[in-house]
Amino acid sequence: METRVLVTGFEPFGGETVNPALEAVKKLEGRVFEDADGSIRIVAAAIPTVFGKSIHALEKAIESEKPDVVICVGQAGGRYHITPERVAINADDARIPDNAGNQPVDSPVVDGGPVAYWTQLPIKAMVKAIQEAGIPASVSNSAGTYVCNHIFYGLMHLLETKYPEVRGGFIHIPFLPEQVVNREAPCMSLDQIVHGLEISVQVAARQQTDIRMAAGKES
Ligand code: PCA
Repeated sequence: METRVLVTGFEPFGGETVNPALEAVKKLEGRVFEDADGSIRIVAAAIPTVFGKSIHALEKAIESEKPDVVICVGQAGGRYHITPERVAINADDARIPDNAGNQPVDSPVVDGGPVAYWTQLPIKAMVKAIQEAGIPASVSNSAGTYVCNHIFYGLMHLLETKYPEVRGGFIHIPFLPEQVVNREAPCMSLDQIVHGLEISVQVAARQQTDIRMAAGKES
């Protein structure tokens, strides 16, 4: 049996010329992993870094690709680790305009929607498996309030209301080395990011429930 995993990446934003998420998902497109339970196929989609439009693009990709699992990926400049996100909140609050010039402040992602949605991915099992491959990873407890949290919340709302048989969640990744050559900020090679995401896809495709592992933070 084939498990289909839709992996999405955002277009560059905020003055950057690349987005590591888009670069990584381009490399993941079409990858197939064979294991004892069958095969896992990755399908990829590029998503505009635009409030509203990003959720529509995601829904179109879900409609056409018919995935079993959806993992949206975005850049979190300043982070050191690959960070699967725990929770999406119903709040848009943009520090900078998106790629279409929108800058919502304190508006809901979905009017009347629940305050938050938990991820449906086994994020601790993912973090453990990525770490075991020698790649820095940790759980994040906030996806922010920009377009990444927006699509994460939009995804979880879609799955809750329209696609209950599909599971999904979100992963933030660091800058690429080429983005930080002239500023002091953490980065990760594209190879490591891609490998970390390959591991995430396989764990997410095969594990419905998470492991018990302390991975919290004080702040
Ligand atoms: N990162 C932004 C939006 C697009 C992306 O890759 C964020 O973290 O909200």
